[in-house]
Amino acid sequence: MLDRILSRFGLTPAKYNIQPFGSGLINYTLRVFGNGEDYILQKINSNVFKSPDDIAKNLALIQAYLKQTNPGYFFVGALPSTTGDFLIKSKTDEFYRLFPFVKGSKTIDFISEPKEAFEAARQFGKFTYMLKDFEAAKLHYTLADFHNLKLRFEQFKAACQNASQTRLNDAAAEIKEVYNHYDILQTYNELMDNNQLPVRVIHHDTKISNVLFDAAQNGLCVIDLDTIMPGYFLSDVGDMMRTYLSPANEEESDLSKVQIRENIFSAICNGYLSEMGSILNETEKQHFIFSGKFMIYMQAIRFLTDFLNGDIYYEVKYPEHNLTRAKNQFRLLNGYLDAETKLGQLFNQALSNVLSVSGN
Ligand code: GN1
Ligand code: MG
Repeated sequence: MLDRILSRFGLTPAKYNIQPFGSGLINYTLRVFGNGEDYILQKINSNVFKSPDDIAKNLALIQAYLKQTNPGYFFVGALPSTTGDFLIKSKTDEFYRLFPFVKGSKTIDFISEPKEAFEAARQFGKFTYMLKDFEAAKLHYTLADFHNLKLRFEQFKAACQNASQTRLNDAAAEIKEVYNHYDILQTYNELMDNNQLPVRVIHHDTKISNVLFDAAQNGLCVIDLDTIMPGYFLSDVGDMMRTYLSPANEEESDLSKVQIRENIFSAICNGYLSEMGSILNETEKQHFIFSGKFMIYMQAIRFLTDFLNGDIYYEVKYPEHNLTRAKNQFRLLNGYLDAETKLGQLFNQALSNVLSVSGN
């Protein structure tokens, strides 16, 4: 089956080795190498992405725009098949695409020093900045309502209605936690109701493995572009807070290891603001810290909802996996809230750094 797909991209299967690659929970990713060449082959999860074609269309629009406005930017676009298509449909109706594996580049799965967080945040900020005059409305919503917290909350309530009694009992403390932090949903709703946040081109999945680095630890560009859609800065900054701050990630079951690293927080602020500082509006700046609460809370709700639904969305390796992930995210949220005053000071410092650099 993979042989047929590779042939469609003009590759002779016998010449290549194929290995699973990365740690994504949604798409299935393989590294294909040999013959002096190196590629990434990805099967799109079409249960999640209902219209893979929209992804391809979005990326083509953005690639063309950046080629004109920022020709030096390194954009990792998909490679065409022998018939010029960027998506290949298998006999079993699955969609595949092929990317070049960028020579000399590397990805990391864990942030060990502030420079890595700074570089990543700078790359995500740069991406949105470069597209600030691009008409976001031209892009398709590849995942409708992806970061719509109001809807995620409704889905959570529906899951509570339908869940088995055992799962409801097991998750009782976490269900209560959702309501303990109801104010996050209220703030989100107010922001949305008053249209206070500008719609921008947003990546929506800013985990560290979605940045390519060079050998000197400098960021090269962002990858995993499937969820690029119109959205709010909250998503990208918030997901960096969610995934960079703690030395232990969302898979960690020893919750004492879930902590907030203040130096990494400052690096995220400085990196993102170095690109976006001049265009964020007042409401965005005022909600910079809120972005972390928003994304951590939403991810806790999503994991918990999936647990209550019987694990139908995220891949699980053991029965309480999604519940453990939800507990982990609530621990992170509470740590973040405990540190809020300090984080506010660090953010203000970063903001004044950027303003002094730009001479304002
Ligand atoms: C999924 O597959 P991956 O790791 O890129 C999810 C994100 C979650 C993340 C949590 C399309 O991303 O929203 O934050 O898992 N992507 C989708 O690990 O649902
Ligand atoms: Mg992704």
